[in-house]
Amino acid sequence: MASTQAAAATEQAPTKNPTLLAWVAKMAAMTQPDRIVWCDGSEAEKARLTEQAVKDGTLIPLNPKTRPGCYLHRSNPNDVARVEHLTFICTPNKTDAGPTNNWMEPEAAYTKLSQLFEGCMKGRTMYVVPYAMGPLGGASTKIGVELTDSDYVVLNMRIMTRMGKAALDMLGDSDDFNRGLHSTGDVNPDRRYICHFPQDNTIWSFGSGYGGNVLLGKKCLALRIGSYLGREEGWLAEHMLILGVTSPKGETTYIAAAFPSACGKTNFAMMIPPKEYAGWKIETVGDDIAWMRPGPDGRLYAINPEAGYFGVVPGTNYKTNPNAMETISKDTLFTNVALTPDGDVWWEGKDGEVPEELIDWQGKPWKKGSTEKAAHPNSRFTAPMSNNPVLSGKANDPQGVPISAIIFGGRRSNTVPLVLQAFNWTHGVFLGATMGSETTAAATGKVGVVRRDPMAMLPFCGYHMGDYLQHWLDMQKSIPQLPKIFQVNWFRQDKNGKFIWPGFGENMRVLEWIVNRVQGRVPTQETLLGWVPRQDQGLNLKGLDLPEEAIQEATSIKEDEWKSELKSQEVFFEQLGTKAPEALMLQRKLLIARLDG
Ligand code: SAT
Ligand code: MN
Repeated sequence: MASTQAAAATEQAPTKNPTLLAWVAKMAAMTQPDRIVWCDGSEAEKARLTEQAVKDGTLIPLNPKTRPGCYLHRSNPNDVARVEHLTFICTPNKTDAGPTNNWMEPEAAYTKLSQLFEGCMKGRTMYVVPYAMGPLGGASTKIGVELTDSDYVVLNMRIMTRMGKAALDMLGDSDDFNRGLHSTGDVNPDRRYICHFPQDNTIWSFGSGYGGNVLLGKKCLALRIGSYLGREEGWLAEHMLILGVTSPKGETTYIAAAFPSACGKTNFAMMIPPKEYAGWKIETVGDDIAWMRPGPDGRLYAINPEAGYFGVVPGTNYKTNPNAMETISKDTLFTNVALTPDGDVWWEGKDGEVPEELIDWQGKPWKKGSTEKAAHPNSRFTAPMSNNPVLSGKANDPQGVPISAIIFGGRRSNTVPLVLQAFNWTHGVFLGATMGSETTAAATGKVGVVRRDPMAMLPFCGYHMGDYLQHWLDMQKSIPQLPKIFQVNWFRQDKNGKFIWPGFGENMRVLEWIVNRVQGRVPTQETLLGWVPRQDQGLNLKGLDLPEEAIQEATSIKEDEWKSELKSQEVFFEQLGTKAPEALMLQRKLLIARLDG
């Protein structure tokens, strides 16, 4: 039996790469699919897979008049978000994974998962999906191959990555590729594991069909394995959007910004400036992941390894993100949104009237006024970045873009002011390291509790968090022209629990200040926490309908809040033990001294 699969894997293979062929044959011998299909990324293949997915009920075609080329997918209700408690870093030593990751010994993990994978593709098709993370041919670009028994995964990978023949051609005969194995299995949460083996450049994912658990190029390769490779090879793999902001004078500044999942990265990356900013332009390079390495001119260059967006749907509308609305108007896969009687999709926060009747994300009838959500709070769109009206011309540039500013932003209802600039790189790394954020529906678990989320990488760092922070500090030596570092918080609330800052397009005002600081154009005000906009030559608030007290509140620094914040930071640093970088401990002491002084 095993040899039949091995033969099948080799016979139709569009490659002679011996390492790849041997690995596919070995995985096929374990999982025992009925068929092996090598994906080429062609339109014909897309049409074939889509037709089949419609036939087997995986995809529901939407109204071709209102949503051409769009489909709805409903995942198993027990499988709607990343599962951090079932995600493992399988390094030989537990300390290498660190205290913030779940760990399994590699041999134990391979043995445990082999039992699940054994024969799991009987009666099914194994798709071989070669893909590139990053523009084809780029020096920063990495190749992965995902073996999966899910046509939904193939169709998503096709949007999210440069998938198929081109990736295989780029790989050639090299053995330098990520080995990803995925099976949806029986979608049983008790038999669900997302395991990473950084030292083998390998990912095994079993028992889920959802997003970041199964689109292995995304969080698994681009962030968890990527961060591990980045440390070895001297670069940074980060949970950051990348945007270009162009002033009316035609000067473009590139900025990378880290926010946790479901905190508005996609909205920020596609933002339309308010009318007071005529002549300003925001363009998207990436909305979720940045790979950054020093360039020959001493600046830090970033690429977006992805080719599509896997964005949160609820709350997206023509006010919050018109460019996303255009992006998802065609050729988009929707997961776990509601279906309207005329074959369109609906979600909480969509423009217009709430429909009287819908089919909800679980396929059940839903009536207006129901207390249940019609779309799942973590429902998603998968859309090609080429649909984005403000896609940067540099999004496909293998060199990437030079980064002038790095922003760290959490979702905090109090404590953290609207914007501040770090005193220097080390202080900036401290600001990133001490990020906290209120949890969202992007991962299973309680929503709305503050957790420490350094650089928005807590769920995505593929090695010891202390070593990761040290790597950030060490990068200073290899970047002669360091980006400036900033911290923002759009989510501060007033006494009634209402957001104070209007956010969305109005964030342009904060962005302009950041650009002006980077270009050395405006003076600033020093505070305990960092540099903030001055009252007189600070944020441009012209045309913003916000009372003076609200601005004060959004930008205020309250010492009592900072004292409890410091306690929570201490618990986090204690967790890192001796791996908590000395330079960050010193930053902490300085802050305490400033507060006590
Ligand atoms: O599910 S994903 O990990 O792809 C999206 C997210 O949580 O950021
Ligand atoms: Mn993300």
